[in-house]
Amino acid sequence: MTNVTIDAKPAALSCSLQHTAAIIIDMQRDFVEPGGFGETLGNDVSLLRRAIAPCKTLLDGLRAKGMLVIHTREGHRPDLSDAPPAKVSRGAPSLRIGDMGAMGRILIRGEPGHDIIPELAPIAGEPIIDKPGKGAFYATDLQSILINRQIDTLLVCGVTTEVCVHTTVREANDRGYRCVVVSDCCASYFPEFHEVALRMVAAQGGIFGWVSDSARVLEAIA
Ligand code: TIU
Repeated sequence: MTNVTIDAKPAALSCSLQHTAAIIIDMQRDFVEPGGFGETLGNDVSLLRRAIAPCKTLLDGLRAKGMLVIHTREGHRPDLSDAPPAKVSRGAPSLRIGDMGAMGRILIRGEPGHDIIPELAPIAGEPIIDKPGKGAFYATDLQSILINRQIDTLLVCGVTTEVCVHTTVREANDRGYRCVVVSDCCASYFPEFHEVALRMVAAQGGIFGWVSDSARVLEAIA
């Protein structure tokens, strides 16, 4: 058992590498590249790309240590049978979920836009969780995988900080997992939301988690 201590807010956190996994939330072309779901919602997707290089560096370090890395993708069945009408019909996007866009049908499993970006592509043995919601636990087998691998601590990365990262951290916290949000490995279309979302996690003594960054995590596991 290798125990390490990660420098984090609101306090340092001790964890075992064998019982810690990274979860990389929704680093998909649909959110990070032009022509996908994020852009149809009116967002500047370039704001999310700042998380790519830190995620890649962190992944390299975690993989070198043999740590578990889990990837998620937000998306729906081609027939939209798992897409709530309230989600599909919401707002006034330029294209709706299921419509044909520049990277195939928006937010649909199997389409090019649904793929994880090549820079952060999963490697053999890394689970991919296809999730219909914002949280990675809702309607997925993530918790079974974590239980079977005896994971108690999650290093949470990905996009967007205040939407799918936050929802997943809240779900994980309620299920008893300790979550460390890796700040520079997350990003938002709204930089101010990113900052406040991180503060919300660590406030009140770490009301639903910890916040650290990739350099501190890599230093801890070195
Ligand atoms: N729109 C937005 O900020 N996020 C999402 O719709 N999904 C995720 O955060 N992955």
